[in-house]
Amino acid sequence: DTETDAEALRARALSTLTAARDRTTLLTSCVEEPDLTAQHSPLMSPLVWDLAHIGNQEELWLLRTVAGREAMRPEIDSLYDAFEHPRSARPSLPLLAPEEARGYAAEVRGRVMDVLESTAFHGTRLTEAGFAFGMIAQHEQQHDETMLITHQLRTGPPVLTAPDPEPAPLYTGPAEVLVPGGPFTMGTSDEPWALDNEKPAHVRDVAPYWIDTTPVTNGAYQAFLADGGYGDARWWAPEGWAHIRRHGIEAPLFWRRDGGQWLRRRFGVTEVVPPDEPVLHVCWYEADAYARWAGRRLPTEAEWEKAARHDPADGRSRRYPWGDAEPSPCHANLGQRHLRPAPAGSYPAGESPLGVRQLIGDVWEWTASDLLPYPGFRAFPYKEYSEVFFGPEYKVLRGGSFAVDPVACRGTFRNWDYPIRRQIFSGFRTARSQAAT
Ligand code: AVJ
Ligand code: FE
Repeated sequence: DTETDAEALRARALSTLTAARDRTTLLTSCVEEPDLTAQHSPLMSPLVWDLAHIGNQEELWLLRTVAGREAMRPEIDSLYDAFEHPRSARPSLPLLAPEEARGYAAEVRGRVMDVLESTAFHGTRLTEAGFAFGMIAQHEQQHDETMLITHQLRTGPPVLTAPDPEPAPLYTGPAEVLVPGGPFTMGTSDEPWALDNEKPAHVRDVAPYWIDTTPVTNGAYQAFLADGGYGDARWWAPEGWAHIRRHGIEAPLFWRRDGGQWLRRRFGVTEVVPPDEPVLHVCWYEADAYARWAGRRLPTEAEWEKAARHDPADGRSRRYPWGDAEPSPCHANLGQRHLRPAPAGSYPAGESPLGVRQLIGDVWEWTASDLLPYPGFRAFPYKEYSEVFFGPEYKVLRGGSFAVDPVACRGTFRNWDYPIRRQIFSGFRTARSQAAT
């Protein structure tokens, strides 16, 4: 009944907020103070900015908006407003020092614990089913992924470790499957913690198409490199070609040629690029060029979601490829359990009804689509989460990476970035339209 549902969601709010803070603590306590305030890349904020921004957003939404409390430190708000200062300018702001930032975030969290107990999980749109608490847990986890990207960009000896994924039996299934054409339900109207851009559920018709059963591997991508793919304008969108020429891009980010092989740097360790692992740290232009070289194309966002959610047996859209159950470690590589994607073809228990694997977890997958609102979209609770990004400047990524927590990952979850970005944990799979008969 509704009471029990509300109590289950309250328990989930508590455990997801706690898990997010544990991860934030891990990511900000494994380096010394200078590494928290340093600019490791102009693309990223200093780690200490993310830390205080996490606390500031939590204060803004849970203490001030939900609970109606006064601002704790109104003078710091503008420092942590993501729209006021570009990332590259943040190191020179008068930011809270690491100890102050930790103290501030902890104090906010302490007060939030009381608010969580005393807030009804119904009555307003913001508190319905604990949405605001789920939104803030997702926000913190998204910044934890951002901080993990900063760790990957940081030079110096490794500070993070995690076990490798279980060795997977070699995948011997088909390379692609046919997704039947016809309507399916895209987006959601009943996922309690879905963010505004995932809503509402609506019917989309797609023509039949073939889609890769696994993400494109380093081995396959290396064949593109070996074939001179980065030197052949035929494969590249014109802006992509201009971009890689201007910046001398010849391989995925963090790769380095060493005699006859490719090496890569991964969280402070240099290793031979593993051929069976999904390719990582490519931009949209690189994914698009590879697909064209392979005689294929990137899937549209609707094609990606249909492959991930549509059950041809009953016509329903599932929450995840494997069904409606929350992700577990046998379904997908999520939550920074590992510091790398698992070999292509891993997680048979996580495959979709049509046999598509690793749609969730491992690598964010570039799609062909621009970030646009669904029909009936309403910005909620703030325009700056998605609405201000709608348009042709951003490409959609789907499915989440090994660095995404399950609370911020579902078959409907949408991510986006500029098509030149590749410091993110991005890879892709390819598709093709069914040949007309
Ligand atoms: C949805 C990942 C593009 O990190 O810029 C964090 C998420 N929004 N704080 C981002 C977000 C506000 C956002 N992305
Ligand atoms: Fe943010």
